[in-house]
Amino acid sequence: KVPWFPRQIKDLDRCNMLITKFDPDMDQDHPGHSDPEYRKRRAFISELAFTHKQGEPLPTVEYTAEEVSTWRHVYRQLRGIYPGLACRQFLDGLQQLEEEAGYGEDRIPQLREVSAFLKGKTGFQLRPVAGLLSARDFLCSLAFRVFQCTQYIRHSSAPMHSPEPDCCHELLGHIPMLADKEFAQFSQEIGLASLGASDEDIEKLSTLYWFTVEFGLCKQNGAVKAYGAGLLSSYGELVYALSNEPEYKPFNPEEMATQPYQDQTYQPVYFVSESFEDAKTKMRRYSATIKRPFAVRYDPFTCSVEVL
Ligand code: H2B
Ligand code: FE
Repeated sequence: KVPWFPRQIKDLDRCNMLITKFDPDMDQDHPGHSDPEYRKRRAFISELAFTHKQGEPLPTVEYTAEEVSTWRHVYRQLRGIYPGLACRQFLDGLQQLEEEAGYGEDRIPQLREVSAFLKGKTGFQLRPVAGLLSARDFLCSLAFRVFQCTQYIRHSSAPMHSPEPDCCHELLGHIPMLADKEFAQFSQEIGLASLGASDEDIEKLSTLYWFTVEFGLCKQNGAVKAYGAGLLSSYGELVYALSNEPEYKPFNPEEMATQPYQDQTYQPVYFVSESFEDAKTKMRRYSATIKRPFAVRYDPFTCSVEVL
């Protein structure tokens, strides 16, 4: 039996299953666990995401001085090391965001303006989400060029680390890459491959996503650079990933799909692709091996998925 999957962009309103293992209410080790003010703030921002419906204007959040100060700290630290460590596509995207979408260290960009910017670049749009989503619900939205984005910020006591995605991770790690046409295509194709896939295949696709979109490295002009959002939003891991400590392996979807990964600490191994072109080709070849009794095609005119 084929698991249910969204056919129309509106169906994404049903794709909101949260994984609570890293959230401040459930996780004793979360830096905000013993801060009632922080948890109250999180509940308020979560509510904005829970009540959002596809097509409605994206909620705006008036960030407090403390939140902006956390953002400033993260932005400054990371911005300083990007030029030497981030891939070209990321640097281009970030520069455009600084020029056209209000990116900078003095304010936290609003999802609404960032979504409008992305729509013009690659057709991607944002949707607010209250926390870590299930892999299935997260991946299926990519099929519609929708990126589910958290809107809260990490706790001020730990600006350099967050156990769960937060707006620093999304806005700094993911968004600049999603402004690149080829990367946007790559992301959507993972999403399309996930529609109606078995739990086992979702697990593999999610692991592939982990080693590419979150922690991927690529070669550029003979040097290794970062394009993964988990790296580009973590000062410590970005520096570590491009040092000579971790092991590098060549891009190989079959191997990546079953490689164990770390969600508590730095990765012991990273996969390095020759280029995005190469990654896309190999990924397509891998997706074609996923068994489904149907094929899917995205119709951009109606924002819906055709099942063939
Ligand atoms: N949920 C949210 N909100 N942001 C993510 O970046 C994210 C997610 N990544 N759920 C997913 C899981 C990823 O780790 C893969 C697909 O499991
Ligand atoms: Fe992410």
